[in-house]
Amino acid sequence: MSLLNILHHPDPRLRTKAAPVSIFDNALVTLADNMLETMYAAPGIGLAATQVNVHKRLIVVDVSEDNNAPHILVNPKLELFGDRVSGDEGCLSVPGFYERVERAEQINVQAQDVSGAPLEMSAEGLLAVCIQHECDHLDGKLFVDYLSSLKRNRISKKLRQLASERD
Ligand code: K2U
Ligand code: ZN
Repeated sequence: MSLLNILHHPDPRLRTKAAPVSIFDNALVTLADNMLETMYAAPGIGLAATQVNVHKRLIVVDVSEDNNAPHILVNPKLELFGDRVSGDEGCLSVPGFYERVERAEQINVQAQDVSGAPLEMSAEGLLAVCIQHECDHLDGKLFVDYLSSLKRNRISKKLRQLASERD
């Protein structure tokens, strides 16, 4: 297993729309395992393949206390239900910033598992928020896109400054 590099906003590769997965091979299993290892090490509770510069429709999520309940969702499709709820969100690709974002309270997920078998699940609470956040990544969308342009530009400017100081 290996740790993968996480892209940081405003890297334009984070804006790529991921392609459906059609080949369910050992390479996909290895990618999912490496994404889970990278997510746990960050630490985070979700990670999309887009964030590690792999533009396939694959996300991993684990909101459990003991990091022992991973969900690997391939080609996820969401149905949104219930009220809109807002909560503070962060992102491993937008380090150091947390802002309020509205999400659907409940979701139904239709996806495939890492072997290609169909899977269906429903979620609410933090799991629902996390899955919606990760599925946004697969469409090149970041939580900063829900903010005012003033807030978004402030975050982008600060991350550009940090990146230039690093390089
Ligand atoms: O996509 C990512 O960068 C992973 C996010 C997922 C997430 C964002 C907002 C709300 C829920 C999940 C990271 O896990 S952000 C870090 C984090 C860690 C613990 C709890 C919440 C957020
Ligand atoms: Zn994120």
